Amino acid sequence: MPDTLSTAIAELKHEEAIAMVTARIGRGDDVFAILAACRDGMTLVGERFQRGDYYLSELLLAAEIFKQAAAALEPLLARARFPAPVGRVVLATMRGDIHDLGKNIVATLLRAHAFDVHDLGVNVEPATLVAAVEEVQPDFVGFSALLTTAFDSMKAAADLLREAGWRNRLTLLIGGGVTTPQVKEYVGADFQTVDATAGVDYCMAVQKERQRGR
Ligand code: B12
Repeated sequence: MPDTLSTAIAELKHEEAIAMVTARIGRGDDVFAILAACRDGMTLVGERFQRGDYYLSELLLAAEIFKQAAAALEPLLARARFPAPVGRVVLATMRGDIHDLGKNIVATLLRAHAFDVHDLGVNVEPATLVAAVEEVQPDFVGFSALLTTAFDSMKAAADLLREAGWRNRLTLLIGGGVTTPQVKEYVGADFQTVDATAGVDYCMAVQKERQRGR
């Protein structure tokens, strides 16, 4: 059910949406609930784009509103720090996809939970990802995807990781609006989610388990 904040984002009411975020922060609303409302707004924008009611310029404006909202929420997200097992994470949006709003949120949340995050950015070539893994030696690799066309580059990267002997030494997560359990199977990942906090919880649980086994 869209609330007023998600509706304001969907209707591209920039100032109104940011004022609502600020007011909700001021009232002490749960930061994750505010974030969820912003994401719902983006989903509505996507639906309008798909129906042909919105064009690329509207997507761009929505992205700008979301970025500003996320910037206002970031200090609160970063403060929600728990005593946590520390691990290294490499994050990327793979070749063919330039969406990064969700990835950036996951990065913020992981950092808030004391993970060392290496964010490779967007449109990342599978070979570049593998080179970064060789260098960073992460416990986790996370792919973020908003385009179905990125599934092949995620799978290519996962295959390269397996060929290089990395696959059983790290945990592979995928996330982003278009991912599903079927995509997880196709890519050969260990975990899939469309919820950044579920991804962070999963990393913490896996890392705790690893440290118990050491
Ligand atoms: C904003 C947006 C854009 C912006 C992106 C700005 C940016 N810096 O990211 C701009 C305008 C640039 C854009 C461009 C395009 N877009 Co666009 N875009 C969107 C929109 C409206 C919102 C996406 C978004 O940011 N959502 C908010 C974030 C926070 O949600 P999220 O990514 O799902 O992330 C959450 C979780 O999934 C999770 N998560 C995300 N990643 C990860 C990773 C890990 C490891 C974990 C654990 C968790 C996790 O954490 C987040 C918080 O919980 C969607 C609509 C929609 N329904 O999603 C379309 C959408 C994704 N775009 C679409 C399209 C088609 C395009 C274009 C091809 C349009 C065009 N004709 O040029 C181009 C793509 C160019 C390219 N090569 O990538 C389609 C994709 C269709 C498909 N099935 O492939 C969508 C679905 C719109 C639609 N309904 O048609 N877009």
